[in-house]
Amino acid sequence: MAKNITMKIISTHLAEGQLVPGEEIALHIDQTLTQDTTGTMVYLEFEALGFPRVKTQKSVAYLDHNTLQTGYENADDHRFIQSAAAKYGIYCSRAGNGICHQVHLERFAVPGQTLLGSDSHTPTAGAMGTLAIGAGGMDVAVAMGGGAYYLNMPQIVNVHLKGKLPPWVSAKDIILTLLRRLSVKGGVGKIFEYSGEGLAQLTVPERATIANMGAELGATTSIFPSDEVTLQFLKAQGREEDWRELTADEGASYDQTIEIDLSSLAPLVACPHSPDQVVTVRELAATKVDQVCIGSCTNSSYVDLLKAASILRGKTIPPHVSLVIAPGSRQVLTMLAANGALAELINAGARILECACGPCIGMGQAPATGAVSLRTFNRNFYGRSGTASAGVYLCSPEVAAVSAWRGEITDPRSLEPLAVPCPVKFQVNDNLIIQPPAAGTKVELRKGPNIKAFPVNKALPASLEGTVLLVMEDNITTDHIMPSPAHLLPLRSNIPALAEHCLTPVDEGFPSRAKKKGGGFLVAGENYGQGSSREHAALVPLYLGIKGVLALSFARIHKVNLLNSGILPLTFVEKEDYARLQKGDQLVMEDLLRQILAGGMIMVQNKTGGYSFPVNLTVSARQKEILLAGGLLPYTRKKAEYRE
Ligand code: MIC
Ligand code: SF4
Repeated sequence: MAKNITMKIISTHLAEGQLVPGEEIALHIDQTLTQDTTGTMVYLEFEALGFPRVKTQKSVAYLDHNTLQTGYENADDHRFIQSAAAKYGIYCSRAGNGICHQVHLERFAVPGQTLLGSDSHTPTAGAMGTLAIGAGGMDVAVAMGGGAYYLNMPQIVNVHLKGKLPPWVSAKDIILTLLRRLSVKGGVGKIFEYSGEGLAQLTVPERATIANMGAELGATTSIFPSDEVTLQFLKAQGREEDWRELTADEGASYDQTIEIDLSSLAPLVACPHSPDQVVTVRELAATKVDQVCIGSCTNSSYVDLLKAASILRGKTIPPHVSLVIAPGSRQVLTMLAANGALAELINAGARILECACGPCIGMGQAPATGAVSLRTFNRNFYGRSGTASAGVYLCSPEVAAVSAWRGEITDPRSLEPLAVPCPVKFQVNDNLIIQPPAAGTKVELRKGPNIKAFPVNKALPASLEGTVLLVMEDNITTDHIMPSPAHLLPLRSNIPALAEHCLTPVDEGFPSRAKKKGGGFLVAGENYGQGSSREHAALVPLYLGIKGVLALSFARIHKVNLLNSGILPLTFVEKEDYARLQKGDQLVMEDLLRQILAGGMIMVQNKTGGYSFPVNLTVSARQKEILLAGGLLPYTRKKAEYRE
């Protein structure tokens, strides 16, 4: 049977299950990646699971998010992760080497392999023909220990690219087009596989921009073929031996096909506070910008920044604009320095940041009150920049650089076209990637005082009772649930301290109310938990005593993070039941275990309202066992006991 690329990789990595959309499957994982804000938890979990050493082909720990050291916490976390990497056989990419997704693409991603990462933008490596999936930390810890990764078999959507991009229109505009058409929940349960003659003009870093931001569609992942373009990139990275051809068979079928005519596209911008609020640059023309940021794992490749440098050559940014540039990797930065482009950016007035996530996750450069901040990033969720009143707009590096120069959002299409080719040779220097010592070498884990124990749930009780602590709208992000500006990121290994900030962008009083009531239930609309993979958005509610979330629908990674923490992810059967629930309602679920084992429809009694309503627990048989055990950690331990 003719197979598409996704099917090819899934069938060679299938550990369990059938390739039927919606059915649970398990995949063998070749590579894993972690970063520092999720990594501390991953390595604490790996330790708690009792694995002696990773069993993957390659696992890499990146130090890239938490690089602002205003106290000892982040440096301590880095020291802990570095020691865990050495102890467990993991490569460690040190702070300064770059953002995990950019560096992984450059130095590690292999076509045809599977990659699981504790970061939602892990699919960036799909640009290389890798089946790369973002997941919560516990799932990554289990995969590092050799366990399979479980997911529901997604639908496979073919995105057929035809025609040629006009001048000044770029990869960012392709993914913004999809976001405009499909919305931030349009990709849930789907893998986007790219094809068509339009691919030949997209280099691997450009494909990476698209695969990266596929996460904003809610997609499981995105994948490109491994073709001649991929080979050229791997050659330029000195890694041609990693190349293998991987394309869809002639006549391969898909669950859905979307066609994009590249020649019809225009420069686009996503408006505050969601990546799917897309309009043309022209519609926003002449909007004054206060800040322009070029960087992040979406758009900080060498060519992206070279484009910005050539636009800004010989210019000076206006007095009201602050321009910051964060190169995606040390490779990018050294190459910009070597060819003089860095000096051009500096001369134009750019403030050069280190090669890290930086302002993308609010690690510095919070904009001024009410500012317009134009960024080449992937997320513009409410409050994420560190300034709640600021409006963050997302665009391509070309639009960002031209707008920084002009001081207002500018459609660049009246300017002479740019010609910046992808280099045939990148400067390779892996001296900030520490290889793990040989197995058997004695290494002590080094834990600083900020590293606290994480909460582990108990087996599910026969009945649950609690108060509705909060009723929320659609598209609540993990940045709402567990905000992560610069002053909170250092607390990623300190769940009790983080708990003071849980859901505060929605309701300042939530943490104290949750504590006073001894926990309870959360109620939300569609796509609850969209955005990041941070399992803190489940572990912190667990710490606060949250027993279940009742929502109209869930984002993929967050739903699994809730399950892994033993918190019930329940969906309303009737929309009206969502509409009539009130903050303060007392809910009871009786005979819970029998109801779960009988099928998963659970009756909820609203004692305050005096009525009952049904909710669904849509989980696999294995996930039921995880819930009954109290989460993935107790479940995995229990399974290991049976084996012994
Ligand atoms: C993000 O972009 O939101 C992050 C920060 O990279 C997160 C991970 C985290 O919260 O630590 C993600 O995308 O998963
Ligand atoms: Fe870092 Fe931003 Fe990419 Fe997340 S989206 S990995 S914070 S650069």
